[in-house]
Amino acid sequence: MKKFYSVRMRASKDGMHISGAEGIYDKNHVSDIVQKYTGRALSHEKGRSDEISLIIEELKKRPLKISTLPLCTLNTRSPESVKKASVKILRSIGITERAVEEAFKSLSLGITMRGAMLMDIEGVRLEPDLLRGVRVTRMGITENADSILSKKLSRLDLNNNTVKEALILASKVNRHPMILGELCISDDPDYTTGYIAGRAFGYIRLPHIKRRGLSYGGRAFFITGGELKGLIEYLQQTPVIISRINNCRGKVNTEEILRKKK
Ligand code: PML
Repeated sequence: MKKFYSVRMRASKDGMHISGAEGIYDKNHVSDIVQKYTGRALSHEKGRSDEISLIIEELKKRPLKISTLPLCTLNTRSPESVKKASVKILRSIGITERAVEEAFKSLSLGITMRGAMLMDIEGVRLEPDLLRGVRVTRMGITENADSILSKKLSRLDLNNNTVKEALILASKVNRHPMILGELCISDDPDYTTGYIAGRAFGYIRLPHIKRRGLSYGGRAFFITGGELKGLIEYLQQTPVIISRINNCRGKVNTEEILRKKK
């Protein structure tokens, strides 16, 4: 049987997070990837890392092959319009306005958690460690799917690691039946586009989710029913690899999304 490895990198400078990357690769590609990740950490625009941690782990289970969520960008122009649209879209799949408001509030407090919050549809926090949250790991994309994704994103001028990695993570997370949807605000002070995601409507990018210069952010997963332990095990341990790419569209408005919802 072909052996797969999860390769994960985290880099910091003076104790501050600089960059992170991860993927799933077959044995022959591991050393090239280690070189690529190390190069990325040593020449990052935020500064040269002084500590790089690498984990190279042989996977005991064959990765689950999945598709990306369809991607589009909403025509939002301010944090207020982002919140309004997010409430409308997430409410249409059963997540209460209270939960969405609570998620925006908790993600804007300025305490950036390493992992994601888990929230029920009423906005009650469920993750066992409220400070660390739940970190999603062991995900990747096949070489073929990656080159298709690059082509589709290039047409939209979005072919960069930030979008690709966020789409891969959201596609893994939202594949689980207990996950209804997700809200993400980047903690990068210069990155002001976030997203909401869900199986019913895909990955919706949200320009102007926050004002420039603010370093808060993070992820909230809205969950329903089922056993929390199994969900956390899936998010952290189950290897998932993207092998098919769904459509990637440009600007859309909220009404179009609500009309097209599965
Ligand atoms: C995108 O532009 O689609 C990505 C948005 C979220 C980025 C989260 C991050 O900072 O990694």
